[in-house]
Amino acid sequence: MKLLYSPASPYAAKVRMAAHHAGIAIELEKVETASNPPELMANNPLGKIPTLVRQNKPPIYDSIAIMHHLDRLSGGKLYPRKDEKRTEVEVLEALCDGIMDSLLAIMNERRSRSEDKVHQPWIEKQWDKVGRALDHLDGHLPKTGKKLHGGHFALAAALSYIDLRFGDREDWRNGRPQLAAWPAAFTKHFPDYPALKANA
Ligand SMILES: N[C@@H](CCC(=O)N[C@@H](CS)C(=O)NCC(=O)O)C(=O)O
Repeated sequence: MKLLYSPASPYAAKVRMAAHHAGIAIELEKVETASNPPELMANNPLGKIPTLVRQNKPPIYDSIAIMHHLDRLSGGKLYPRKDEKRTEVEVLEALCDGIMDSLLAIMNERRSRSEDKVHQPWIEKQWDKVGRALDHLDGHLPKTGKKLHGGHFALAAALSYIDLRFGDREDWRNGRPQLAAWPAAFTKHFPDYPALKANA
């Protein structure tokens, strides 16, 4: 299996951490989505990463479908078995993916328009979503021990992406003491976080 990815992609970071945790070896291939690379376009009509390419089997996207595939491959190492617990983890992942979606929307707005055309109210609306989600997380962190799951990896990926892209102007730690302390607790149980988080 080969993962088309970029080191900065938070969705890909979530998948890379999860695969590592589940003990699933995946070959990595860096792609630049902006240049519509043929291999990516041939495997994912949306041209998005992460995309998991398999031998003689259809490719898998998006990151959530890849996570559930890895969970099945690993015999359930990424999501709880019990319905209610599993739903809780899936909703946590959805919330953290939603943070990534809003941050990506801000990046895309800034990248695709000249400064005078950037629609600031749209950017503010995205920051409001991110702020509310982070406030919620500060009060509703997942129990973080030996047993890690997809929600932990989504949270770790989202926080690392804020630091990577907005670290100079947005400190998500301010006023959120529980959340601020979480990466250290997570790293205790997942020491490869610094190597696998979203990075340049
Ligand atoms: N919902 C998708 C989002 C994937 C996504 O938007 N990835 C970004 C990179 S972080 C991308 O491929 N952007 C290129 C594009 O949209 O053309 C997932 O969970 O995998």
